[in-house]
Amino acid sequence: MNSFGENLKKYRLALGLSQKEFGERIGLKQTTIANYENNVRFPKGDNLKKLAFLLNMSIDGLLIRHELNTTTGIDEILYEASQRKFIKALFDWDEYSALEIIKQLEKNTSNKLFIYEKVIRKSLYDIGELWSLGRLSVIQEHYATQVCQKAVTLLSHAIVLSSDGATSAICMTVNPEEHNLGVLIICEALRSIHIKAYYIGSKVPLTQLIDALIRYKINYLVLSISMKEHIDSLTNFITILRHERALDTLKIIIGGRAFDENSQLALSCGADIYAKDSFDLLEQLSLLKRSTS
Ligand code: B12
Repeated sequence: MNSFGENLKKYRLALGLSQKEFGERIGLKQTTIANYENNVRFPKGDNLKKLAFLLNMSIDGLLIRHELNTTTGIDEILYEASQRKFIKALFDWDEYSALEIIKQLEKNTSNKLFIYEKVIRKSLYDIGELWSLGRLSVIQEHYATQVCQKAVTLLSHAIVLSSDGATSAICMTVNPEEHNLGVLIICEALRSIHIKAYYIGSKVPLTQLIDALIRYKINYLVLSISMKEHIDSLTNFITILRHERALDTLKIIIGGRAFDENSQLALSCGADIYAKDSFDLLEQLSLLKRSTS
């Protein structure tokens, strides 16, 4: 087996980074990286765990002597490396390894939203890019997408739907939008802050939705669209809901890739809140909570 130093060097070179650049990204000096690579110093604590995972080595193999200051930015490298491994597993039709990577990450990170945003979402965007360049078949794209969906679901067990949550939400896409993984992630993000959030996917009949919103006294309707072509449908949809007097207190939250290039457009659709991703949404909701309490 290669030594820790050799593995670290191999990994750094694979990323195309100098010792200085690699060190900067994990909050360490170039000399420290040089010392690691020469097996003069060794990491410990959380950093040891993360580096072990990053380098595909067991902690036992790394558990040796010497001190290391705490690092910043190491998570970034961890996500980047995991995302590369994850997407490779998807391209290799290796669902087992892909899901293992997610499980390992879950053990090594405190905030699951990073896994959604930096690994799963990033992989889906890369897949879309390759597909649009004709470098990925539709079959490959569909397979990779369903594994990503499993990965999202796999993580959701850790976020328990709190039965006593005072606030509730229904999360879905607006017809004819079929891209629904983004709003599934948003649903999980809401559950992580104890909002009772229900994901109902796509192609939802409007009258049944209105019934459910009223019957279950839902506080937030969370809508997503990915394609700009669907913005008019979203606006019409919101207009219809706004005419329902029984839904006067319903807050409508929107988001999705359709607004990436023009977030101003989102505000003209008639929604109460627009957010660009799960972090942005949680931040806005927390500001809102603070301002109303
Ligand atoms: C997987 C996929 C599909 C799957 C969807 C499966 C599913 N269950 O979702 C299928 C095969 C069904 C599909 C179909 C189509 N697709 Co498609 N698809 C994708 C792909 C590869 C990934 C989408 C995805 O899951 N992204 C990952 C999620 C997590 O990201 P996200 O949706 O952006 O969500 C994040 C944020 O935007 C935000 N967010 C999202 N919603 C909300 C909501 C709220 C309230 C908030 C606060 C935030 C928020 O937070 C999320 C988490 O970070 C994209 C590539 C891409 N770049 O996205 C193409 C892509 C979106 N598809 C595209 C196209 C063209 C199509 C089709 C027209 C193809 C066809 N000819 O049939 C159809 C259209 C179907 C339809 N009517 O909607 C184009 C869209 C181009 C455009 N016009 O905008 C893309 C960009 C591919 C490309 N590069 O050209 N697709």
